[in-house]
Amino acid sequence: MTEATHEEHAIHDEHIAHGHHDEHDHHGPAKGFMRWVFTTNHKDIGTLYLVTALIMFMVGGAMALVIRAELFEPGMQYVDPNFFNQMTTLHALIMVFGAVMPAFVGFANWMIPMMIGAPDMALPRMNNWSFWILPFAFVMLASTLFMDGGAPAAGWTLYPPLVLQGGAHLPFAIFTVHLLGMSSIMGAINIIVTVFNMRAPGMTLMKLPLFVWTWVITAFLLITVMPVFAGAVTMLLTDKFFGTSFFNAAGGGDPVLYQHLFWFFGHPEVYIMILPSFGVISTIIPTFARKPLFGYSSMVYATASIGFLSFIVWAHHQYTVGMPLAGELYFTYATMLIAVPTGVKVFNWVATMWKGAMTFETPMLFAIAFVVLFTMGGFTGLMMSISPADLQYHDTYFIVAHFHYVLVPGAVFALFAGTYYWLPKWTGHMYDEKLGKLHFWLSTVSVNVLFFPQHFLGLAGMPRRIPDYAVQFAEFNAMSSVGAFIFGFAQLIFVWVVIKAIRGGEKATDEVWEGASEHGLEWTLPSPPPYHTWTTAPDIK
Ligand code: HEM
Ligand SMILES: [Cu+2]
Repeated sequence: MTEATHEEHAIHDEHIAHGHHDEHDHHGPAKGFMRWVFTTNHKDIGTLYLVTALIMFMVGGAMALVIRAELFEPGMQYVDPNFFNQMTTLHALIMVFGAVMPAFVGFANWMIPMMIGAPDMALPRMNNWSFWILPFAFVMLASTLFMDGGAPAAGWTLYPPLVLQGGAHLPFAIFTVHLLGMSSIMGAINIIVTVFNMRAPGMTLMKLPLFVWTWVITAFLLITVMPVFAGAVTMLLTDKFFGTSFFNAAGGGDPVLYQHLFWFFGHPEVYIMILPSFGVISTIIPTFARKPLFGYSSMVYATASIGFLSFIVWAHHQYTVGMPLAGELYFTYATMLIAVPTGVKVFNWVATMWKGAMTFETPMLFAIAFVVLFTMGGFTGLMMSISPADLQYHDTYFIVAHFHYVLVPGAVFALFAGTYYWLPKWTGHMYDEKLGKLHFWLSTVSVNVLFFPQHFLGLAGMPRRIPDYAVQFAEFNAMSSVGAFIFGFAQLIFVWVVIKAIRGGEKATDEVWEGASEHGLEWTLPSPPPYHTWTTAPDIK
């Protein structure tokens, strides 16, 4: 409290020292590159996160295409097996920690203050720091590619003993995880503090836009599980270099302990990627259905229930390790329970669209595709939650199909939907609707060509994380690879649409979408919004 008052005094004194500067030019962005290095502005930091995420999406995507090129036909074509495994590992780590998570933090930075009527995030300097850790972390991770033995190749789960048998990368990969964890925890603290303390008067918790709610719950998941992951990888480090035996059976340790620790982080982590997606979809569907969201409070409770349940289902990733019958039954039923609040959400999205005056601009197209295709990923998840059935699916391409359905036409489509939805607000220009629709249709068709056949491959027994396979799997793999390349190149359209809108185009109105100002405070601000918004709090009805 007293500290805050000191700071206010300092700011006030600075004002006086600068004399009679006009409020506006005094508070504009700094010029040049240093603006981005020192910025504490939530919009600038949001932009930094989003640009970084887009770059990492392209890097992770290029790695995916290396994988799909090798798998286009049976036999070894382009890469050696160790490099193949480095690609699968880095692809996953980069997509999860470099693309999806930072992109949602970018959305949060841009939108949460504007949505709750706050002038900025509560802890702006920490905000700068949480972003600027990331580029260093990613450069360090990428540098492992050039080390003795190459990058980590044991999968994004970094299971021992395999990960301990790699080359020089281990301490660097682990320190990368530590940095990413610090960044996430600082970001999460910032979001919680902002939402709990900076809402405009009258913005009660049960009036918060759903995107804000889903992010608050996500932030609690982050704070809870990132330290567990950091601890687990630190134990890997001490096992390798300091003679401990946490995970080494020869020394009295237990490799399965690592799996428990990893998945206590890993399962909530998948919800860290999907809850903000739910928030984006719950924001977009009402706008284009021209109706309020159906079942607002049930959406809040469903999100909170999913968040809670995500902590108590982790061992459904470990059925094949062997576990007592009671454990199998418990994890099966607990996992199945998640389908209940998820079903509530899907029901509410459909009910919102029901008899709505719908139009199908690009954000809505991606949102509808999300509802259909994410739900398919949810259904295969339900199949795998049944422990005796999972013995068949585990470590096959069925798993790969499942999590790609929830992550690509799930989380990534939500990111596309949100980007098209808010891009006119961010840039002040309408994006090219024709190209947006082309991007949508190419992506939606090709993502199914890419991932649907993987269900059949998995059911027929094709293992995941292998560079070569039996000829019986050839046709579906070829199909999948063709889908992958079309999907990959379709994303260049997206990059172009974004660049085009930044550079110019038809001027966007403040409201952008017909009736949008009834769906969120951000649409009552100019497009683009001034550098500082809500310096006086808005009236909340
Ligand atoms: C209805 C909800 C869901 C259920 C019931 C479910 C169930 C499961 C189960 C049982 C597994 C382990 C399968 C195995 O390894 O044998 C699994 C794996 C996975 N799931 Fe889900 N899941 C659901 C939603 C999600 C969501 C929303 C995401 C991400 C956005 C996700 C991402 C993943 C990932 C990444 C894996 C694979 C991890 C790995 O082994 O590398 N799942 N899921
Ligand atoms: Cu899980």
